[in-house]
Amino acid sequence: MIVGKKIASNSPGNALCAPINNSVTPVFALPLHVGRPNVGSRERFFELVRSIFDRRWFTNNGPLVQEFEQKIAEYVGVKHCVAMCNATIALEIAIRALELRGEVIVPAYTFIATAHALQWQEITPVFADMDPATHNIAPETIERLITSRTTGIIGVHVWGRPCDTEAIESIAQKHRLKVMYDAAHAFGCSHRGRMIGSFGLCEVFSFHATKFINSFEGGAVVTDNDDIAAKMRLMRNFGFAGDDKVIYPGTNGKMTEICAAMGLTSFEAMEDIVAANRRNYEAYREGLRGLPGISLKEYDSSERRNYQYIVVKVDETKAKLNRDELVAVLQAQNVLARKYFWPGCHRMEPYKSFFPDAHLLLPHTEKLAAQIMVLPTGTAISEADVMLVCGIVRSAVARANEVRLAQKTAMAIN
Ligand code: T4K
Repeated sequence: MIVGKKIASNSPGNALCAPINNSVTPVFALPLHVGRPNVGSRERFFELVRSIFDRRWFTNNGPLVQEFEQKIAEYVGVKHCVAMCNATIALEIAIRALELRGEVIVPAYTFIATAHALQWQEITPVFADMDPATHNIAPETIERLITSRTTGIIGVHVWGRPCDTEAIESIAQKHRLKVMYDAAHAFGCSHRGRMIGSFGLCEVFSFHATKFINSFEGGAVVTDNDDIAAKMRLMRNFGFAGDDKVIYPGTNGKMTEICAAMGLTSFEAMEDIVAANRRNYEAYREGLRGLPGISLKEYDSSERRNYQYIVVKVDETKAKLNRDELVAVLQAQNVLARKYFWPGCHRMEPYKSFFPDAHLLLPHTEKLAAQIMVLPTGTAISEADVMLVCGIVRSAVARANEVRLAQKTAMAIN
């Protein structure tokens, strides 16, 4: 279970010296990754793989894909699940099925795939600011971005925490816009007692290797809308409606049987994965408690959550270290903290060149994207690992001036 093989010396002093002296051995001998895949029962996976070989049915809507779709739809409580090769293609297909065009409003604070899925189809993503309390799109920033070209809104349930679906859908209704959600992070999460996946016209899950449950690569669109589901089934299979009969433009968005085998194995292990994630989250909460300028994004335990992301805000004014300095300390100790979703989609190409002034309308995204770091969790990380990671953060904050000076000196020398 434990990935980072620890070495004996993990004293705070050692953690702090690393930025000064690269020859010091890091706290973790092997890197601790954010997004290390959660693996269910290997036996179950190999059993399913053997059945694939026995059947010699490898892809094209095979029985395991159908079983996976049925399980996801039942779990979420929707009529249709259309499994795909990844969530980016699933987003693209869903966007086409909804007939979005012109401009679509999306949060700037999301993984680049949300914006690219639109741009790839020559639809302009228009970036809205985030609510700093939830990290999700701030509904009050949406209305001022609506123009005569706007056709829809894509909300993203960042870190598996639900968007303000009520506010988004009421704006959409008022302006006759279509709403769908990028729920890449949110499988297994609920909003007001209802599973995420059942909001808007459709929602898109990711089952990428780094996600809560995974199918190596994979994604799915879930919906209660029969027409949208039927269109998406055609689109993911080149538009074929039977042998030799193409009735729609389409692409190849199919999920393979081996991916579905992994998806089913992972789905069956879901409760164990949540338990490991939750245990680690509680350990981080304990380990980081009371540290000045370090705040862990809390999960609302009255709703279903997958606890997949450990999201920490670093307030430089109180911690006396900024996020980048802290990430450098962690990385020197082989804790590969990530800066998701810095610097925001609006500061990445091609959007940066298209809208060089976009940041002026995105003050919260600008500020928070520079303060957030994501720490390792999942079944590959033990509670003891978490305590060591928290120890590194604690020592760094306790000796902030020293760390800052050491990093500046190291930069000057290099
Ligand atoms: N919408 C949102 C909101 C998303 O976050 C994403 C994907 C999408 C849409 C699109 O979904 P997909 O089309 O991918 O289904 C990673 C993931 O590749 C990406 O799926 C995910 N979001 C994003 C948040 O994270 P990168 O560019 O950071 O990946 P990478 O290669 O740096 O890997 C992340 C970490 O995981 C590394 O530390 C290494 C570790 N890792 C990764 C893989 C693949 C492993 O330990 N084992 C592995 O097999 O995007």
